[in-house]
Amino acid sequence: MNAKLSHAPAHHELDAFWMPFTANRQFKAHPRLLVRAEGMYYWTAEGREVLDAVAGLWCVNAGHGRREITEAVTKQLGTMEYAPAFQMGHPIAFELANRLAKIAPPGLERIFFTNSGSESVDTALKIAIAYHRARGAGQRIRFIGREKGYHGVGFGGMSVGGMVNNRKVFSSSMLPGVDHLPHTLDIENNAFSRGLPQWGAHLADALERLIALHDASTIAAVIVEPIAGSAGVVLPPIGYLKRLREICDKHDILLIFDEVITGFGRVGQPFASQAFDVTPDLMTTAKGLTNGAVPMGAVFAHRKIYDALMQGPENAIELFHGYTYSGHPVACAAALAALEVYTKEGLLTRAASLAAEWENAVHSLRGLPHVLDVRNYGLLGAAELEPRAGNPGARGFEVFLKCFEQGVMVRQTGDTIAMSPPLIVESKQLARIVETLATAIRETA
Ligand code: PXG
Repeated sequence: MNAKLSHAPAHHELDAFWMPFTANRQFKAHPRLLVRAEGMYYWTAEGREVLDAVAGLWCVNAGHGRREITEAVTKQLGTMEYAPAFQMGHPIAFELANRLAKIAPPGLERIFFTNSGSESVDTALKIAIAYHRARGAGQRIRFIGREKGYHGVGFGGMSVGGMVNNRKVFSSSMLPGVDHLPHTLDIENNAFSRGLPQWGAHLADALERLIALHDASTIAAVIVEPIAGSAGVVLPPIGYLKRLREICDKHDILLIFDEVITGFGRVGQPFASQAFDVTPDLMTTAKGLTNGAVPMGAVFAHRKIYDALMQGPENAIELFHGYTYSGHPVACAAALAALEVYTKEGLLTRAASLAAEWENAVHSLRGLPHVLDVRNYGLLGAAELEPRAGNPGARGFEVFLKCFEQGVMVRQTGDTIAMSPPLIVESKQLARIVETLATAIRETA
């Protein structure tokens, strides 16, 4: 353990780091520092063990401290720590792309590397625009996102996203030409659905209305998360995603699935697109790609999109887009090792075998005080609590803190508690997560 971090830090030692998506003043007054991790657990600076019920931040799918990944990263650092991918190449990036293409949904066999989910989203939006232009449909520039969607924090992702707090301050800086579908959370009709809700496939028909409003010839792509994670595990009603696919096909609009959270085994298949049997044209990923060990993202593009862009003189760059660290060798090494672990241990489908047990566990929260809804799919789960009058988010935050004090780390978003444990989780740990949450909910007035 790092001795420097193992004491409770003085207030001023926390000043310099402007923490992301954090109540900085609250945190710095009452810090929660994690200093070590292994398997299903973190350890705090005070030496307390904490069961990780969110896989870090929805990313550590194979659990913490995987030796295979550490070794692969160390070896790559010792061999070649960096090499450019602009007009140069290194074998490990090609190896990883080939490997990803093998587990991809049908046709999504061309892989563009990024460093995060936000970059994956902005990359996918740019590819969509470039694709239409290359086919002589340069007027297709609009995007359709969805209310409650989260697609990262770049200007593109923020614009197609639908979470008000992420948008309101920056409302003057949104991409032009973006519209939003209605979200699919309907507690009145669907509260306590087990798995996908029955009601609401027709919500996809709102896309036809937006097309009627803007005309299909102006729309490049629709982007949705198959399951919305950040908004608090909002599920697609049965048939909804298929309907979106049909409408996009009818109007020659690209469909982008943002699988930054749902990818790499979270819902019982490598990707949600496979679990729901709906294939998008572009798929954005990050997080679980490297088991969270090294930042990396990947956009999976259908071969037809790549092919459409391979035009012009052979020595001309086809897409003016990329990052210094696209296909970074160390990130590639981490991703290859993570995929090896996922495959060897059957983690890309393990959530399917735990889903029923997880569903029963989380639905045992029904009937506890202030629990308005419980949602689950694969190894995702959420409990939505009633907001306190005039103080939204306060009850959720208190429950989150109580769980943490009781040794379980969950994720709070507003008054929703979300869970997404590493896919190596065992039955007794699933039970402990839910029991701890139940106690915290009971003890929170
Ligand atoms: N798309 C989706 C669907 C995401 O969930 C991003 C894009 C952006 O990824 P990066 O790597 O740029 O952060 C995400 C990220 C939470 C939470 O608990 C969720 C995310 C990130 C941080 C917190 O709500 N998802």
